[in-house]
Amino acid sequence: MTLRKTLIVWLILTAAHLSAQDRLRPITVNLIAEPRTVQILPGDSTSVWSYTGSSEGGGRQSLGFLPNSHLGPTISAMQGQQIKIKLTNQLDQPTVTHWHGLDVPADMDGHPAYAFPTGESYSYSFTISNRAGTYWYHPHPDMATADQVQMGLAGFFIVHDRNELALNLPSGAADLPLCIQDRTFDSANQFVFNPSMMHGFFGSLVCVNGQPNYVQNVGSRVHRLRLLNGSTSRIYKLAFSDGTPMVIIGNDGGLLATPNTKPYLMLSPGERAEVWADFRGKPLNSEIILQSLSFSGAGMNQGAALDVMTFKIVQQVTDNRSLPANLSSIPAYNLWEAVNASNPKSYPITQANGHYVINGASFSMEYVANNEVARCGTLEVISVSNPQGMMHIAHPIHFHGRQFQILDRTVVPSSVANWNTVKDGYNDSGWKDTFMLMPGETVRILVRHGKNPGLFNYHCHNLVHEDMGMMRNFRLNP
Ligand SMILES: [Cu+2]
Repeated sequence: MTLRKTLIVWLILTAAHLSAQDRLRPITVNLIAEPRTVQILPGDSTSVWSYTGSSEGGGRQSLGFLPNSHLGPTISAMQGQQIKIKLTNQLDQPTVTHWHGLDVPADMDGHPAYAFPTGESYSYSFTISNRAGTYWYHPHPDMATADQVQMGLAGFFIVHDRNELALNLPSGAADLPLCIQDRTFDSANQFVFNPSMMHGFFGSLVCVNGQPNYVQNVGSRVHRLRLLNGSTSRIYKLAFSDGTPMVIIGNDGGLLATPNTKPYLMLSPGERAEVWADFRGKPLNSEIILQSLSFSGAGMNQGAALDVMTFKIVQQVTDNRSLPANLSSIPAYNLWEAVNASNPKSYPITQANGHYVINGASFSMEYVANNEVARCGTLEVISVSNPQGMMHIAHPIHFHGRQFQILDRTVVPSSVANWNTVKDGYNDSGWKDTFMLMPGETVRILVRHGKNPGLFNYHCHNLVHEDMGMMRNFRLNP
């Protein structure tokens, strides 16, 4: 066979194989939320709650498993692929699952109204419209989200698309989903969850994919790190111990337009970032620590310097890849295009009845205020402000079902000194579904509302705050 014929046959076979078989065949996943016992620390085993799962169809790699982890299986899918997920509740309390960052119909989104009891199942079914990115899933029942996530219920949901695959970014063992969570263990190796109502929960050990003192063995090549802050309350200021800057290629909604190099990366609960970690030239057996640096003014217990995990170079390999100059296409929204450009929706963070609230009142299952209604498909500007003052702390704010753009950040003069300890790590370009808000700071976002009508949540992703009522409904009308 001539080279030309060989190439044509190869192209036909590859296209048929990827598009028809692996890429767009519907995926069926069975997930069970259940108690398990796992070995995390030496000695006694630890009782956790886990998503366990199995899959049918959708190619070989629709479900992956993080090594030695009690976190949920990693669901992988292509943009445009249909997925059915049957979730069975074997916990001793109601649960419901939210597909964080994905644009799905209201009854598929994990609104607390859809929580279902022990022994029952809920069938999720949706087509993945999101672009390639690092999304995740976790429980979302009213007043019990923090408990359930803290017990171990969380997993990655990774979406691929053709543009992203064509970039040939590091894959396989060089594509590393890393979920950062802090935990406290008692003397019998059981989880301790003792949050403060105002500040949240701060564990004494940082875990990655469920394990403390996490060491990731790597070759001396480029890795794609998919960092997820799955912690209940703790904010991280991530940096490499050898001073290598953070080369950020993605955030909540997938790849940025172009790589963004920062001295450190702020990651508040719920946020994700993808980092181009270049370990080429590192000597064999050398170690690079992913640290969280100190910062100030975000609240009691926030901002302590600590080590998150270690990368250990265990193999010398040749890697000739180069960082793409252009990663993806992101059309910029403009303020003047917003239907409410001259009258932004304004959601201040305040306190009521001894806890934090957003837009003036605590969560109530069905209630929607006048300024929490919009029409599907419209572009709006929304302003979220965190007044400076006594007991004002940083909050991560998440809007369900949509990816938006950060229009701007402003900060009052008295908060600038603290703000300066975090501002260079905000990863604000591209698509976001969660953003961090320091005391004294106001963030304006431009959001194109989705096509799915119904009730969606927006809330603080400090899960203790969310459970205390720092959550609201937003209604999309057709
Ligand atoms: Cu909060």
